[in-house]
Amino acid sequence: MAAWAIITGASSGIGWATAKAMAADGYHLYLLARRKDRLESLQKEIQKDHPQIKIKIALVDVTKASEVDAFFQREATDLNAVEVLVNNAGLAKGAEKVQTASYADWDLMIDTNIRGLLYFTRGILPFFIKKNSGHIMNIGSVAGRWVYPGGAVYAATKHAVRVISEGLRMDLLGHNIRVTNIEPGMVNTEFSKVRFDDQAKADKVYENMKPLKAEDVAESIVWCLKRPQHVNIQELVIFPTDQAAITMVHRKEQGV
Ligand code: NDP
Ligand code: 8X3
Repeated sequence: MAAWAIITGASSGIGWATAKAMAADGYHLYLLARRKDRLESLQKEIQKDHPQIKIKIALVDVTKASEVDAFFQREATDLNAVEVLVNNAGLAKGAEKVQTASYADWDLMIDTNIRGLLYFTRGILPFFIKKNSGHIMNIGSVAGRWVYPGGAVYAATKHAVRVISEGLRMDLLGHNIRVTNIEPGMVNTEFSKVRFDDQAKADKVYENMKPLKAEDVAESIVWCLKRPQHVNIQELVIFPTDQAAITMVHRKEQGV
C-alpha cells in the first residue's frame, strides 16, 4: 500500500514544491492550507503529471486548535496510511525591533510556527505510535540557530522548532519514528511578501544574489525521507552559496 503524507502550507513555496516532489516519489497527499483555489491548482498540476496519485485537500488554519482537531477527527479512519507529516506552514511577520514591534505580529508568528506545528504533531502521533512507524519533517530555519536584528521573535519561534524536534526524538525513542528539522537559509517564495506585505520590499531581499528555490529544499526533504528506516537525518542546514551566514549575503554589483 502506497504511503500518504500530510503537508501543511502546501498552497505556496516550499510546501507546494514538496508536494510535487513527494508525488513524483509516489506518495499520496493530503494538501493543507487556507487558500482553496491554490490547493486546487496544485492538485490539478500534480494529477496531470501523476494521475495515479491520490490527493485530498483540506482547508485548515493551523493556528486554530479546533480546526486541526476537526481535521484529525474527520479523517481518522484514513490516517493509518499516513507515513509522513511535513510541518511546513509558517511565516515571519514584520522585521521591527522588539522595542517597536506589534503584539499582533508576535502572536501570529508564535501561533503559526509553534502552536500550529505542535497541534499537527500531537494529532498524528497516536497513529504513528500505534503502527510503530512514521516521519515528522519539521521546517525550521537557519533562524532556529542564529538571530538577526529585527528577527528576534521569528528566530525564537524557529529555535522552538529545533528544541521541539529534539524533545520529540527523546519522547519518541523506541517507537521507530523519525523526526527531522530542515533549516533553510534564504529561499525565494512568498515568505518575504507575506513578511512585509509589499512586493517591492520583498524583491529587495533577493536582489543581486541567488537564493535557494523552493525546489532545492523539497529535494532535500525527499532525500531525508528516502534514507533507510534506521537512518534519521536529525537536522539539515541548507544555505544558498551566496549566503555565508544568516547576516552575510554576497550581492553582485549592478551591471557585473
Ligand atoms: P510561503 O509564504 O510561500 O508559504 C507559506 C505557507 O504556509 C503557505 O502555503 C500558507 O498557506 C501557509 N500558512 C501560513 N499561515 C498558515 C495558517 N495559519 N494556516 C495554514 N497554513 C498557513 O513561504 P515558504 O514556503 O518560504 O515557507 C514555508 C516554511 O519555510 C515556513 O515555515 C517558513 O518559516 C520556512 N522557511 C522559509 C524560508 C524562506 O526564506 N522562504 C527559509 C527558512 C524557513 P495559506 O496562506 O494558503 O494558508
Ligand atoms: C527564513 C529566512 O533569513 O528570515 O527563515 O531567517 S530568514
